[in-house]
Amino acid sequence: MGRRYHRRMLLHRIFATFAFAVACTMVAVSPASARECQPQVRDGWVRLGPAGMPMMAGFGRIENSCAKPMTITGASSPAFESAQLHETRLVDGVNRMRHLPELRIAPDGVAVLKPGGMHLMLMQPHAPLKAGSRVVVSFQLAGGGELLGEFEVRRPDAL
Ligand SMILES: [Cu+2]
Repeated sequence: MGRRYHRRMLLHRIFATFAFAVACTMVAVSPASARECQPQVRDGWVRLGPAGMPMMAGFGRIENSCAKPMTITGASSPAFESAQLHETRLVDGVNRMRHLPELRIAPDGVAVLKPGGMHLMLMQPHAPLKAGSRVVVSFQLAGGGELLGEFEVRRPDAL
């Protein structure tokens, strides 16, 4: 009887350990609910260019409501072959774009992506985009994790 009891206790302990491990994993992968702050993408929109244009620009506000800085290290979108953060700068009287490998946003800071400045460069759409439709962009964050934003497709003359 003693032996049987011990066996049952052992099984019980293994099960308890397993259940604890599963619970921990669930906490680790649960979304932002466990955190006290969540960066946000607001007013996102994509400027619709002439049909067949291989790239278009996205704009909006990326707000860091957290008490620590956040750094965006890349972007991607299921609607495009590739996506990058770009910056437009006036060099010798000419507007030039360059790839921004990192964008750091201070605590309670905002990064504004707007025409003529920082923007999201969306390259090679998988399908033609229609005004009024929405695309999702995922921003990769330093230290892991991602920030999802929704961007509305707009015609330039509708602004
Ligand atoms: Cu660009």
